[in-house]
Amino acid sequence: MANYRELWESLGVDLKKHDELCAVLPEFFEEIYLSQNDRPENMNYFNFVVSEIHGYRIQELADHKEKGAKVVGTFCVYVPDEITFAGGGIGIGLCGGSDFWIPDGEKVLPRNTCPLIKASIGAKLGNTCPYFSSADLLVGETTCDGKKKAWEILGEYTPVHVMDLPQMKREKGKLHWMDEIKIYKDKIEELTGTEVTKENLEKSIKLINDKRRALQRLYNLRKEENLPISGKDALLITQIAFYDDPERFTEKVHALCDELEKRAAEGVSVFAEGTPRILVTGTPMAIPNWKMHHLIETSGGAVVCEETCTGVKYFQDLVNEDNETMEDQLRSLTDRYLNINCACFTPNDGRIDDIIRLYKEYKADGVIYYSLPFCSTYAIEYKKVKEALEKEGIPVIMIETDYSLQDAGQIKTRLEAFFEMLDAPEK
Ligand code: BJ8
Repeated sequence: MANYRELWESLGVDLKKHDELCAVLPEFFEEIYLSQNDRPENMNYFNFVVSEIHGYRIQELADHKEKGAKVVGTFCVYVPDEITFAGGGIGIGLCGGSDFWIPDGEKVLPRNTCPLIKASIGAKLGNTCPYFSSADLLVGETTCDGKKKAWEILGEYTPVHVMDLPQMKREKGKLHWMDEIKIYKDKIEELTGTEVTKENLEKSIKLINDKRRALQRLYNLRKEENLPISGKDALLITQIAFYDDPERFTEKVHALCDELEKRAAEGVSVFAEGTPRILVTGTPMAIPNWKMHHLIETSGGAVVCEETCTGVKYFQDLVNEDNETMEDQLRSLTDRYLNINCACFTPNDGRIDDIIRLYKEYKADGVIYYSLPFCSTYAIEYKKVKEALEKEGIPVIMIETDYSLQDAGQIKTRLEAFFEMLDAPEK
């Protein structure tokens, strides 16, 4: 990585602590990613993004900021990036996926809090993530209780705007969410000094839809009988989608898909024939949380799809691009975003339908229900999901685990037993 110390210092990053973080990532990435066999050549761009994880993009953001742009950090896929970009802001997803940030999070949060929340708060409070330091505004949302209360603490250290997400998808919830999107628009305009117009919103809807289309194309290739890309690599790409430049990202994903299509036509597979195909569902996996996928793919399985926010929830629905007025655009945004099926909603039967549909579309052999500890919404929802899947004859196991590797051996044993139990795929 080039030398970015001056840049990090100017952002107020704690250099000494940050060095500790930077020292472990390359080895970790090498072991999990670079050691894979037969990776597509076009993964090189995404390898580069990781090798420069706190460098290249941070420099880009600093350059944009120098020209007057504002950086907006988010933690949830319900926050509409289209509004951020239309107002001349740059949206970046900030959820923390590393154990490294947990101790700093635990200084202000109870230990029995979800690791995603602890790591996100810890990354900000410990000044060890230059993305947090680059953000002019953080946007929280009223999803789970842990997040809701964490924003109050985060707000003591940095400007935070909270979007009030309804918890039921009724008509009045929809109207409320549209109102929240309008308030968010006003907030962005106030921050950037740029008016969100029908024209710039039209452009940003297209920009973000294009990114979604690229990811849809990538995921469609994972439906192939011969898998041209590993689940780990696909996960990495989706994680990078949250903070990379959207236009460049879209172009790079399409370049990769061109290569994958060729591989598919030639019957190239990165897994041996008969490897059980796994659908992962549950809580999001923020970068660099690659634990579950790595364990699955080194225990004899292949991940073919993620029904998570770092998977299809992020891109499966597009925003309608055919709008006559700005009011129509805002309604289209409302409809698209409220179609996401997070466990913080009640009821949330749409998620069960999605899991069953995806299981069939991706020709999966089994489902792994992944949950971070202390995420009660996802943990409780397991009962309904399990019952519905069993009714369909779909094998499922739940694995609850945090970011540490202490339980890796135990999880591997459970996974191996699960894969053994799955019938050899004959589809
Ligand atoms: S739309 S899943 S990104 S809220 S922080 S709910 S893991 S206890 S992240 Fe989420 Fe938006 Fe829903 Fe997706 Fe559980 Fe942890 Fe809460 Fe979490």
